[in-house]
Amino acid sequence: MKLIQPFVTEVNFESGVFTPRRGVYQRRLSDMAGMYADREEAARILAEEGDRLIYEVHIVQLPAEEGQIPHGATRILAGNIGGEFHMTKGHYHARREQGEVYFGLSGRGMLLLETVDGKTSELEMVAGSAAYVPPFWAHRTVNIGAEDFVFFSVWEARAGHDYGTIERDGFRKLVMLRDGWAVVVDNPKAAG
Ligand code: M6P
Ligand code: ZN
Repeated sequence: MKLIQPFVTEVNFESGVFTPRRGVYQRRLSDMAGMYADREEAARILAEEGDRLIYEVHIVQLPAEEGQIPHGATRILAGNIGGEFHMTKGHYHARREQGEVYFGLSGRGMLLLETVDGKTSELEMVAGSAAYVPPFWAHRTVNIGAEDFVFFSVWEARAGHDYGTIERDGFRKLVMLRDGWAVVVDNPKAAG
C-alpha cells in the first residue's frame, strides 16, 4: 500500500465547495429523469425548461484499498419535479457490508434508507445532524427545504456504488411537497 501524505481540505458549508478543488461531478435531470415518479413532468421540464442541475458532489478520491477513507460534500439544489423533491440517485454499496456517515452542513434534508427485504427508514437532517447509514441499507438524500441542502459524507474506499437495483426498482418511499410540507408517501411503482 502506497503511503499518502496527510492533507486537509476546507469545506464551504453553504456550497459544499472544496478548497483546494478536488474531484467534482454534477447530476442533471437528464441523468435521472426516469427516477422521478412523474416521468411526464420530468420530460416536460427537460423539453421546455432545459436540463436543470439537481445536485453536485465534491469528492476526495482515494485508491480503492482497504483502510482508505474517501469523503465528499453533496449539494442538492432546492426544487421539485411534479412535487417530488430534488434528490440523489441513491445506491446500495457494492460491498453491502460497508456503512457510511453523513453530516449535515446547511439546509434541510431527508435521508431515505431501505433494505432488500423491505425495511424502510426516513431521517430528517439539518446542519449538525450526523446520520449513520448502517451496512446493507440503500440510501438516498432529498432536499426538503427552500435552500440548498449540503451534507458531508465519509465512507470506506472499497464500498463501491451499486446503482442498478435502485434504477430498476426505485425507492419504496417518495418525499413529496404537499401543502407546503414534506410528506413521505409509498411509491406506487416500487418493488413489494
Ligand atoms: C454522498 C456519498 C457519495 C455519493 C453521493 C451522491 O456524497 O454517498 O458516495 O456518490 O452522495 O449520491 P449518489 O451516488 O447516490 O448519486
Ligand atoms: Zn453510499
